[in-house]
Amino acid sequence: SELRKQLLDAFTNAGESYLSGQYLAELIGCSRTAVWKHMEELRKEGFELEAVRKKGYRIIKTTEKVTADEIMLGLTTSFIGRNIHYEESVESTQKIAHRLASQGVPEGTVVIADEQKSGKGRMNRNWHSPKYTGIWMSLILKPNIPLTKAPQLTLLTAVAVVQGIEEITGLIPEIKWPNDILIAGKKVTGILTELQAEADQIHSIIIGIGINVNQKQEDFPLELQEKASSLFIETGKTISRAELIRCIFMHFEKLYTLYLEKGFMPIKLLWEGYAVSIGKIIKARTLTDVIEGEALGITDEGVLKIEDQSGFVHQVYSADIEL
Ligand code: BTX
Repeated sequence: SELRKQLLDAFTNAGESYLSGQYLAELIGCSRTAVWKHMEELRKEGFELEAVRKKGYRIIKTTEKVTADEIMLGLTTSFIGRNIHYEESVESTQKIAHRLASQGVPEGTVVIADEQKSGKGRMNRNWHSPKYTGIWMSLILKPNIPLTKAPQLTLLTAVAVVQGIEEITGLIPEIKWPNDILIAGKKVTGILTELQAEADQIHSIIIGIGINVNQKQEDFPLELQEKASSLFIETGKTISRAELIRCIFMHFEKLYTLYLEKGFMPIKLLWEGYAVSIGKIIKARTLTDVIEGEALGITDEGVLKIEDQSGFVHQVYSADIEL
């Protein structure tokens, strides 16, 4: 509810300080009983609160889940993630996001789950999304751009996720065109961009982001052991998923705002700084073809250019890349 958001924003701004029931009631414009009721609900949700007589309330520990309230406490964005739809377990957050998008939710709405039973990768592949260990979320955007520019948002998302991971863990991930984020050559993040469009006009873009955060090596199924990793495996530390989510939202909002004002160029430069495939001989498997050659870079639209042995430059819109 709006009231709950205002309450959490107040605690976000207060930092370590106590806030009195009276102060909160006046700030939000509700009764002290209503404040108390919300504090009780937060406690039930798993937050640990401290109530000190004559001083007020303080939140001393948050939940282990990635509920809307958990993400909201400490969130400083203005529209990305300000409207969160959380469920503990779902088939796929993409499915729910598609439904919400066609119902007309505000831009920046996020669907997030602690587990996906049938998480989706590209081309009908699966995305392994076990409970409480990763970030499984779908972001709904409504940019006023032509269809052909949609791939740029996949690249923008990759930059935002990399910046978030870098800030929280100190690790420096690499991006493999178009949508893989790797650490030490292993996949820690996948991005799936889907569209709702009519003719040439985008109605919504739904960006699915899957990040392996606290999985241990043995949590991955056998077929992923060699090629997947998590932030826990790479750092040896348990990472707060909610903190990482907030950090990614922050970076995303900055980049997306820049993109809408200045276009793809500034994003392209940032992206290239993290890209591993550029300048290398790669093999690109598209749905119909295999193209082998040197990855020259991406076009201003975000399309990959590969020069084959005969010197012909292919423009690749979607493929799997082997380095
Ligand atoms: P992709 O097609 O590039 O990658 C899928 C492939 O990656 C799989 O075939 C498998 O080999 C491997 N894989 C599966 N699970 C994992 C994992 N947890 N870690 C590393 N590698 C894995 C990438 O597709 C796009 C993934 C998007 C996932 C998000 S999660 C939230 C949203 N909801 C949803 O259903 N999908 C998106």
